[in-house]
Amino acid sequence: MDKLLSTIHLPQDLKKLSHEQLQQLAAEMREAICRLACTRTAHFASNLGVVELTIALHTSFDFSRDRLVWDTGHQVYVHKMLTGRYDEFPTMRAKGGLMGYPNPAESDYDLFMTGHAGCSVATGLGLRVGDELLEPERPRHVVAVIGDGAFPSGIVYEAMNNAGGLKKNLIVVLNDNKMSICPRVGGLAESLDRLRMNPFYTGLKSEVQKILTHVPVIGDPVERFLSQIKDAIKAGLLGGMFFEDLGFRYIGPVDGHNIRQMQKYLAMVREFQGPVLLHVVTEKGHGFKPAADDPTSFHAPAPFESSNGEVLEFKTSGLPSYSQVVRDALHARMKTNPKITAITAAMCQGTMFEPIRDDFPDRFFDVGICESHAVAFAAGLAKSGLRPVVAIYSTFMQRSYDQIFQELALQKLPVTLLLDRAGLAGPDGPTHHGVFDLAYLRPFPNVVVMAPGDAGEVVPMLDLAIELSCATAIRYPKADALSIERPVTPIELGKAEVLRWGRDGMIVACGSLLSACVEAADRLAEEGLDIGLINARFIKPLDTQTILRAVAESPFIVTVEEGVLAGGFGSAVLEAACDAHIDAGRVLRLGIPDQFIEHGPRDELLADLGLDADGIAQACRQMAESNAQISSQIHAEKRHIV
Ligand SMILES: Cc1ncc(C[n+]2csc(CCOP(=O)(O)OP(=O)(O)O)c2C)c(N)n1
Repeated sequence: MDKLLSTIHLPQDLKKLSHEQLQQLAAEMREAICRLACTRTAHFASNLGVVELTIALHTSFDFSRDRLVWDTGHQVYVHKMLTGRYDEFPTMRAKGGLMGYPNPAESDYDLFMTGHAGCSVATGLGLRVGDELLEPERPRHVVAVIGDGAFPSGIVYEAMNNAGGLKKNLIVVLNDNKMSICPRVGGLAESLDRLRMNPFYTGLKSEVQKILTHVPVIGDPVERFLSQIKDAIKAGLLGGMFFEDLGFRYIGPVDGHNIRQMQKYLAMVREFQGPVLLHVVTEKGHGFKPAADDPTSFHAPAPFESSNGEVLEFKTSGLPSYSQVVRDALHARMKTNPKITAITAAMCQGTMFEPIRDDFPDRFFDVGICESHAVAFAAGLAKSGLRPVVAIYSTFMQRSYDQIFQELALQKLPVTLLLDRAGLAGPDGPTHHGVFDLAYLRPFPNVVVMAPGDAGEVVPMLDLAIELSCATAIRYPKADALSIERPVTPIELGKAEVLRWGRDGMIVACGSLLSACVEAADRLAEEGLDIGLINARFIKPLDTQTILRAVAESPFIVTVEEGVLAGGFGSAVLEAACDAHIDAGRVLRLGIPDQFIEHGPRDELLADLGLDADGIAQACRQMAESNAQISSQIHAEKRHIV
């Protein structure tokens, strides 16, 4: 099962293996990835696709000294296995186990903790320049590996343009599997398709055969290759001019499942002067047929049962998620309102927008991993009179910060932002937790921010957002959408919902944790503590009338949010109390402290942070106890004075 794999403790160990053994190792690693994916959600198809590429990289460079930067970082499982982490591999993405992305705390072979796409070329260039300045006499090779899905990110071109100008030695390996999570989109995708048709790769054209047979087999391989390229350009066979215009030498396409061929090409590009782009063609899901046939579903599938290379069953909760409820609401509104357009940034599958894509092909736009463009594009649509709805995960919306400021808020344009995965994103960890959005959206004028407390609030919030004449953000968690039974009160701009007033204290819940707050209040009621509950609904504008009444009149207030405390919902309550000259000394804020939160199941992470029903109830008990102590102290002092 892992005969060879268990002998690999560091990449140097690969040197002992023959080519056949490397192929055997590739098979063993694929098995390990399959075993993992059967137990928990993991980036499956992407990792199956880069097995040979990763082996070729680690056998062609010495990354204990050379630099390897993985773009996005979801495809590093093989790299982790080869860099001393095979024994821990079964812990991948489990709490306390290996992170599903590069993590410098785990290994020196991981240079940056990443999870957001598009930065590898920029950081690779920075490394190259930094290394050269600090140790000019001992240059290191720098390799950035980037997928064709991440490749259209704007920052890649900023970096390529810079690298082309600086003429630094930088190797960019473009891993082209024709897929982002869904099939890749856009003009660049078409250009890559044309390059893949290059006869050098397909081996179809007789001219290529002729050129190849004329290349002498003796002599320096780089010179041989260059003469090959020159002849090919003359014969009009090479594409890649776009990259050449940016100052990169384009080489490829190369078969990314052929270790030997890749080693040969990597050895060549290693010797080049100046930036070079090596176009490697792989198959996403390679080696496991169901994943190769349907790489979208197997990008990060729910754990599945498998036998003989077949998938028997996926293990899912079966309950509708917030993403699904939001999608259904939008889908229904798009049927009746032809002005609504839907935009996603390469996350059609994650946001569950496939039915919208299929039913409204002319009003649905997947712009690729280009979140800042998505928001600016939506601003243009809104200016022209449409009602765009942009669905982007909270964490990735960070990429659009300036467009939210300039293109939306400053222009007061009616664009709805759907912030999916707002809160703790679970096993993806710190790169993906969507915990900053309240803090980053609150400062902007002309932006309304709301958070449904349960499934029933999604439709009226979306309706309100589409009606409003300014930008609106709706944040919702990566969680099942529960329904909390209570009399329905309509959603009104800037109005909170009071579920009940409490004699002993009040909880003010912000969105996703409302059900945990209900449970906490119910438990406390059984213990004889009468704790009220407000569902804030709006973070901006805040219902100061209701919430400040609670602050002023209640023995204590506990605010609860699945977001950072710094600048978040609780901060908004404190600011409002301060502005109204109300003593906020009895306000306790529960939320994410000033630290990055590790990966793990969302409910466990919430419990660790005291953000489950237990933790919220305990916080209320403590507030009530300290209240009781203070009042008995005051009582005692009064007696003393008398
Ligand atoms: C800024 C940003 N937006 C969206 C994502 C979500 N995402 C993770 S992997 C991925 C697809 C990446 O495609 P590609 O780079 O081609 O890698 P592949 O999985 O196909 O190997 C996307 C959209 C992300 N990680 N970062």
